[in-house]
Amino acid sequence: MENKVLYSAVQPSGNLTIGNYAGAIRNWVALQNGYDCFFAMADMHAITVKQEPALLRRRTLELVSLYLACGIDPEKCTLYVQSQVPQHAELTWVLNSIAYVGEMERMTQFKDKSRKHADNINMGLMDYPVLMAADILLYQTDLVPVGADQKQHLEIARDLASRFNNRYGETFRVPEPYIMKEGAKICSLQEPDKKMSKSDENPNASVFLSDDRDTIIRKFKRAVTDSGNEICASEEKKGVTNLLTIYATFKGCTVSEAEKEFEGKGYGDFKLAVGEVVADALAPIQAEQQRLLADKGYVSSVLKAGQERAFKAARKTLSKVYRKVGFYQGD
Ligand code: ATP
Ligand code: LTN
Repeated sequence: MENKVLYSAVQPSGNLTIGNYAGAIRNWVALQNGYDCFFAMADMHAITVKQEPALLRRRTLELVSLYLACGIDPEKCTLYVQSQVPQHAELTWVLNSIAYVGEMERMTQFKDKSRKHADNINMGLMDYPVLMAADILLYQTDLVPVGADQKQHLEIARDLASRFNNRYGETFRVPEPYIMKEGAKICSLQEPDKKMSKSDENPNASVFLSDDRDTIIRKFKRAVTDSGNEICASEEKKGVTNLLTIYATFKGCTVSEAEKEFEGKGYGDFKLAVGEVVADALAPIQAEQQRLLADKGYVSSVLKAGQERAFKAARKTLSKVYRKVGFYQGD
């Protein structure tokens, strides 16, 4: 029997945070054995907000190196750059014709990003979920591991797949989301009711995978905690809960085990311990990423092989789509 297909992507739009690691990359490493995996650098999504071209290109390579350093195996997974597979843009156009403006306007991320980039509310920003649906549907994906913030976009992908299948006949597999529980959402260290984001303006709010040990420990020291002095997870204690989640994620234990470990301890010791666990976990990944970044030939060979595999799979789905919608494809 054929393996099931797993698809995910990250935008090369900034330095990755421990949120991206916990909510995305870490899960991919664990899942790569049981599935045919496709992992994309979503550079076409990235340009929906302003990017510095040279930086975008560099970050794309940094991102691939990071995936590899985290343990993504290019023999098992197809690692590729989204813009190198033209079918993503082509399928987006077809799906645009069955996607409604109203449903795009309702997307939380669109509303958030419109507020944040009020001077640049472009069509791409609004069309972002349709491009994401095209990514997923091109590979006849079964499972999409993402952080909780992407759940709404996944619903759109499912809706568009079913809508297309109903209108034109069975074409796409309808994908399932895979949302990890522990560590699914890591919040900002400064405003723990917001998710940690790589584009946060406050550098102390996010811990980047590229931060050195001292920086990591300093950021955790400055993390906002709550009133009181008990170290336990609860709705009222968002700051402490977030730190416990981070600790549990990087230590490989549960939140309640972490709570027990810190029973009776003060906030100071607690924050230091969280910082140390994170710094220890990141050190070997950082060293391996640096080694890979220096080996340009290897990284580009991984991407070339990935592009070829992705292109083949995508072409197959797209030609089926073009046939179904009635596009002339030659005699
Ligand atoms: P941006 O700030 O540019 O919007 P982002 O930090 O939200 O970016 P994305 O590139 O949008 O990151 O997301 C990549 C993956 O990481 C997605 O699967 C997303 O759900 C996950 N992710 C991002 N931030 C977090 C977080 N704080 N906690 C858990 N998962 C996250
Ligand atoms: N929008 C996603 C990145 C992304 C993605 C995808 C995730 C682009 N295409 C397809 C899963 C499947 C985000 O994390 N911000």
